[in-house]
Amino acid sequence: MDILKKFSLEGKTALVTGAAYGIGFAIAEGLASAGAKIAFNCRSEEHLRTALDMYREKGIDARGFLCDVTKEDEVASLVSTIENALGPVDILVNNAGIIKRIPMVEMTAEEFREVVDIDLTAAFITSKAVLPGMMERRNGKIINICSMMSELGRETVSAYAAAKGGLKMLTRNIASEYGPYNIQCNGIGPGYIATPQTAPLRERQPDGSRHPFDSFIVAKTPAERWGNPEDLMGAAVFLASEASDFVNGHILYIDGGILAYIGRQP
Ligand code: NAP
Ligand code: GCO
Repeated sequence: MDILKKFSLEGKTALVTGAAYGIGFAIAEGLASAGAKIAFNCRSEEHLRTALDMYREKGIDARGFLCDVTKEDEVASLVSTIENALGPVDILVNNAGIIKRIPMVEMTAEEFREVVDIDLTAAFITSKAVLPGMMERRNGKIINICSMMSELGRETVSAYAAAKGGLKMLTRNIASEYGPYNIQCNGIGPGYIATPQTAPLRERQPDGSRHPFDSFIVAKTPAERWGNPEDLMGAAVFLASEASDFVNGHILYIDGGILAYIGRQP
């Protein structure tokens, strides 16, 4: 048996949402290097243009589209455009996400809803758009990008934690409801990864020293470093491929050991 063949994504089409940069871009690159055709979306025209150049530089013939994942009509037309251009979506990665770091008592309900809309409801919308085709073909992979905040709380991220905790349960529910159709829905739970989303937590202080949160995270991570988006590539290929056909409803945390660690004694 050639085990590596089971990791091949040759002939598959993948839609990675919000893959203009950061984690989505690296996951798309990983899937492409395993053979998948790549489609991605984002909201900003400028991000789309830059991303298309970045994919080209990597030798990836990715198709990029403007689409806000919270809009059902835009997502429906995105999926049908991709299906006409590249074929059915075999792999969906729900990656698009935002965070608002605001103490809960100062956060408006509108701000809370916006985070939940993008980080949770959108995964329902995009999954719903690809599931009927996957059910018909009795084949499909959905990967939801969860978070440490699917398990842990901390100050200022109430909406994000609520959304990512919900995304973990949506993952398990899709696995439960559509597993009989040979559809696998799993999550990737990244630890603290160096991307634009976390840039404010790594900003140097006026005296040139590390941001206190930066030092806190390095101390809290047995690997003693932030993750890079590339650290997530292997897991994404595994969860998108035949190698994971009996893995369903699982959240694979890729966190350098954060969730296993009680923290260093003072
Ligand atoms: P990022 O650097 O801020 O990138 C977010 C991407 O999502 C961008 O391409 C953005 O493009 C797109 N996007 C945002 N809202 C969108 C919407 N409504 N519709 C379509 N596209 C949208 O974030 P990241 O750090 O790579 O994070 C990616 C995912 O991983 C998120 O779900 C995040 O919560 C999760 N995550 C991140 C970390 C971390 O430490 N960085 C850890 C765990 C989980 P536009 O602005 O052009 O729309
Ligand atoms: C924060 C961070 C996190 C990470 C990530 C952790 O402010 O705590 O932004 O929430 O982005 O999701 O896994």
